[in-house]
Amino acid sequence: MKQVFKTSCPLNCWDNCGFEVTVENGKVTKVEGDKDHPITKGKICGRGRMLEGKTNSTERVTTPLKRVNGVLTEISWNQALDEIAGKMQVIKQEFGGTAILHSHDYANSGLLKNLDKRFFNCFGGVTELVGSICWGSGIESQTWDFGDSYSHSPEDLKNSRHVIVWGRNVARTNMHLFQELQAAKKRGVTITVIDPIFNATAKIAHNYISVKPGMDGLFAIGVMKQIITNHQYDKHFIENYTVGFHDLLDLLNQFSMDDILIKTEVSIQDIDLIANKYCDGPTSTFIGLGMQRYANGGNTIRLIDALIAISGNIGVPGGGANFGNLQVGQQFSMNELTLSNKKQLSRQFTMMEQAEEILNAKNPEIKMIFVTCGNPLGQVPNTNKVREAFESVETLIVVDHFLTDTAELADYVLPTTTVFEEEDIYYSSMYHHYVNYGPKLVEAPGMAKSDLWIWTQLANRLGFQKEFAYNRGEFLEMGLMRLNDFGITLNELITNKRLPLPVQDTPWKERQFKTPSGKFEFTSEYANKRGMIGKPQYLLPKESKFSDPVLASYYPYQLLSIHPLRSNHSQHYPLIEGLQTNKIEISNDIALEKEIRDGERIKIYNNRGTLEGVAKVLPRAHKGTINVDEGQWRRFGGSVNQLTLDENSDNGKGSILYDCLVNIEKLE
Ligand SMILES: Nc1nc2c(c(=O)[nH]1)N[C@H]1C(S)=C(S)[C@@H](COP(=O)(O)OP(=O)(O)OC[C@H]3O[C@@H](n4cnc5c(=O)[nH]c(N)nc54)[C@H](O)[C@@H]3O)O[C@H]1N2
Ligand SMILES: Nc1nc2c(c(=O)[nH]1)N[C@H]1C(S)=C(S)[C@@H](COP(=O)(O)OP(=O)(O)OC[C@H]3O[C@@H](n4cnc5c(=O)[nH]c(N)nc54)[C@H](O)[C@@H]3O)O[C@H]1N2
Ligand code: SF4
Ligand SMILES: [Mo]
Repeated sequence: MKQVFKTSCPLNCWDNCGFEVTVENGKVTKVEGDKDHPITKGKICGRGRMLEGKTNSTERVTTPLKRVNGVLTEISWNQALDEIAGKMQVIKQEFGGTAILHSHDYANSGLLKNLDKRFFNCFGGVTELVGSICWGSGIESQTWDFGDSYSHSPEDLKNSRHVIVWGRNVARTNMHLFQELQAAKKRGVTITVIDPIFNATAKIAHNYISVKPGMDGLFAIGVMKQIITNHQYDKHFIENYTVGFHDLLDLLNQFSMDDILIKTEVSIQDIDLIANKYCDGPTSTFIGLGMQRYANGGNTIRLIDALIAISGNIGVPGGGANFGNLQVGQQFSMNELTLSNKKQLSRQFTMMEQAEEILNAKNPEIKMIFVTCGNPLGQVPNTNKVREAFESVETLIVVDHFLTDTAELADYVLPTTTVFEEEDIYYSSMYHHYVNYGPKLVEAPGMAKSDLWIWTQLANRLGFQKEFAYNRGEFLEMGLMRLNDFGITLNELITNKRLPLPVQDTPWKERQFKTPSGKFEFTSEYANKRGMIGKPQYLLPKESKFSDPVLASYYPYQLLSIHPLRSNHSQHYPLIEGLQTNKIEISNDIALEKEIRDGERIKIYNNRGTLEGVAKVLPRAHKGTINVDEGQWRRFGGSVNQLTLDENSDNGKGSILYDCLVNIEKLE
């Protein structure tokens, strides 16, 4: 029998698409877009479509595995759970719960995926990861500036006159925004892309500006100088709704335009063009995640926010500093789900520096690492160090579908369910504000069990079964509690499949910000109170010819590692043969200087690692720039993160993945 069900894409992505999934004889046979979804309107990408192949893949882990004499060997769930719970208990008694590290990321946008926190909190607390490799610097910066990170609704684009896509690879990573941009262009909206790589979004843009990687903050300073000189700034907004404008002026006065042009490698026409776009608003800015993955990444986002603010594009329809949209996730009753008050002990490592912190941990040392919804051995910076750190720990437990780089190193691998094998609701705090219902459609293969089942079984063995004595429906209702007043209940979701959350279409419309002063803060009190520099300032990236000329003489090229087109991070590589070789993309000047042609084997290297691959020349990339898409598996040539740097960004909350210098060599 063939049936079609509405559900959701669970992948960590801007779009959170509505799916229609065909099930035949207990098997998922097709994944398509749901035409009734108000935002995603029936269109989905290959990554979503391929979840069928992922679910049905014969390479899936379907039995619990334990490393015996060096080999991962099938065992029963009872043995796995008894042994893991036993080890957790012993570790807690001898060293305290913080000798266990929970390493995770956000691979699945299901609400119930947050129950991992409930589990570890009820256990009494473990060492947790804070910050985000993904977007931590930008979120923190917008928290300093606005008090939170909110975006305008996708529909608000109809009010814009201009769009600036700043460091966001929209055509590749956010396909429904790309469609909106194409439609906006037809309405006469101008589109400008600022990016060191001439990407598919740049192809549809009216204007394209190539900035030297890591130098966007200085570029924004140049644009603000021009706006101030021309008296084009929004005096009313600045006087009434901001603090610290004089500190901003002091900063702008420290730079000459000549210096800015030399360091950013843009022209004065580029600066004028952007100044004009902002002063002829409403101008909507779509800020990407790329340019905040530098040691000065937080600073970059703050300066872009400041530019958007002084030009009168905050709190107006068609404007906005669109980065994260945290108001979406804030609708759910997370505290009820995660029970953070149950935590007795806690220790925090940053996501970015987890390897270093594991290696240096004392009182207690890390005895166990529990990995869920993440593949740190490929995705966390400086993977050679991550490997060393993970190898140094007695017990590594990985819950996953596949034998990823991380799972291959594990002492226990626990096989889990995919989106189609469990009920949940899905949302993303990145773009739109619809929540999708996802029913269980098929049985999991073999012995694979949901993350929630695993937490419940372990809780039973560890003595806090009471906190897991709820079924999925009850947990979902718990998470939706605060939304009931808005008519959003589990039953309504089951009936309607998708519902809009009660968020603001035009954030900051009332000019009431969530900062300590209630105003937009050029000088952040929140930062000052935390012992950081709240005044606007300019910082350089860590690895550049300006900040470290000696390093740059050994490693002259800037290595980016952007998100792959056909895979969500590492998740689709095993399913797509064409991805199973590293492609090293180089700008034209490097190709000429090193006499490298398309298809030749080359290697890139620095003092952290080496990566081999096949050359591809990018005719219009910024000079001196190299890119290797992130996500590659060890068995197919290894992750680009062997070369990246595991440090925190300026505000302590984000990664500096793209702040990375390398050299390049032709291989025989
Ligand atoms: N296909 C696909 N889509 C995805 C994902 C995926 O893995 N694959 N992942 C999802 C996730 S988790 C995320 S976080 C988002 C990320 O979405 P995006 O932010 O769109 O993607 P990134 O790959 O992080 O890089 C964005 C852009 O930043 C540019 N960039 C790098 N450095 C600089 C700089 O210094 N200045 C400027 N102006 N630009 C710079 C890069 O050239 C790139 O075009 O995508 C989501 N969507
Ligand atoms: N060099 C470089 N590195 C990067 C980036 C970059 O741009 N450049 N981008 C960064 C960004 S933005 C992000 S968000 C991170 C992503 O980092 P990760 O989230 O670690 O990356 P994924 O490859 O998506 O790995 C997630 C793993 O979780 C598993 N998984 C999926 N669903 C479930 C589930 O329901 N339960 C469990 N237990 N497991 C599940 C998948 O099979 C997969 O193995 O990578 C970061 N790393
Ligand atoms: S990966 Fe993103 S664009 Fe693709 S189907 Fe899923 S939510 Fe949609
Ligand atoms: Mo991300």
